Amino acid sequence: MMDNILNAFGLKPNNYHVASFGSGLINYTWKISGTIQQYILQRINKNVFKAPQDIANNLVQLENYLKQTAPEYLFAAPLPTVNGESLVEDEGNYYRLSPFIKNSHTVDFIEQDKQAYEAAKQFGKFTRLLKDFDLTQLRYTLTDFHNLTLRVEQFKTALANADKERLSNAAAEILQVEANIDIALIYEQLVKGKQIPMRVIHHDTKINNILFDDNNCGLCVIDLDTVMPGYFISDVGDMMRTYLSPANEEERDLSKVQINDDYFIAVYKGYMEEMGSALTATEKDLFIYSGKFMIYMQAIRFLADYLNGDVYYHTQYAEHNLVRTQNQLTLLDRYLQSESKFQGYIAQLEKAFVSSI
Ligand code: ADP
Ligand code: GN1
Ligand code: MG
Repeated sequence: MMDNILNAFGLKPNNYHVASFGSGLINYTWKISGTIQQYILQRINKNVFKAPQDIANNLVQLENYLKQTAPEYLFAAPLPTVNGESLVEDEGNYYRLSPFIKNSHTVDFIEQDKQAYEAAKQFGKFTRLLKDFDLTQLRYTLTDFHNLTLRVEQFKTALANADKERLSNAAAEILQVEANIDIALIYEQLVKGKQIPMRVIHHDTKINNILFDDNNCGLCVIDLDTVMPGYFISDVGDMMRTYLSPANEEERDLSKVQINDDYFIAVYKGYMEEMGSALTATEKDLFIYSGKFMIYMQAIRFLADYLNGDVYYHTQYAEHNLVRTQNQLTLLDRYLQSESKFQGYIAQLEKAFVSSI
């Protein structure tokens, strides 16, 4: 199988070493190492992405636009096959190949504010550069991906269909989700009232979707499967979810799930340096809400998957999705406790910005 795929991309299998790579929860990734060039090969998860060609089409549109409007920008686009196709099909699965960006690495959790700042800046830059891109050219690779109203409905369906044992194991978490339902109601109002604009949004800004160089400077954004029209709260929210705590969603010792205020300040600075003048006043007011939105949604998604019998996310042990849920609900609690502090930081940063101009 692997030989066919490498051949389709014009790589001679004997010249390359193939090894599993990365810690993504959806696609399957290999690093393909040759003496001169290295590549990333990915099998697109067909249970999640029903139309992989839509992803490929979006990337071609974006790549063409960025080549014209921002030729210096590093866009991690996949490579065409020898026949000029974007994907290779093998036994019902779709594969794509990208150049491995030289001297790059990813991190699974933040160890210094610079990483949070650089990552937020990279994602902010991405949306800023695509500010005038015609959204109608993009296909929805996952319809309703961050529709929190629908995620709540899916959670309720999972509750109705779950087996007794899982329901009882998750009793405390179910109550906690229900107690925070106002987060979903705010989202519903936002959408109904068309209060915020649609933009080109990455929709998966977690920290291991940024490539860093050896000095922890951001090189580019990766994992572009879910780039599609959306709201900025998805991107900033996922930064809050994955950059504020030194421990990530996989951490089982929940005492380590903490909010680092310096990381919050770094996210705000990094994102606003790029997007500050593009965001509307209403969007700016939703900066803190975005974190609640994404942390809550991720908790619901992990919990629904646990109740459904672990059908969506890759899991490594029996209670994995329940532990992830507990982790995210702990993060949500700590985030809610920090809200007024965050407001204070934003006020200070904005005051400093105004007096600097
Ligand atoms: P997933 O959807 O499974 O998270 P990603 O596209 O994020 O897949 O890729 C998984 C990992 O592979 C990334 O976290 C990163 O470490 C590595 N990776 C992906 N693309 C590249 C690239 N172009 N150059 C270097 N590393 C990459
Ligand atoms: C998945 O593909 P990956 O691992 O970057 C998921 C995200 C979740 C994330 C949680 C298509 O992202 O929405 O936030 O796991 N992607 C999809 O870690 O569902
Ligand atoms: Mg990823």
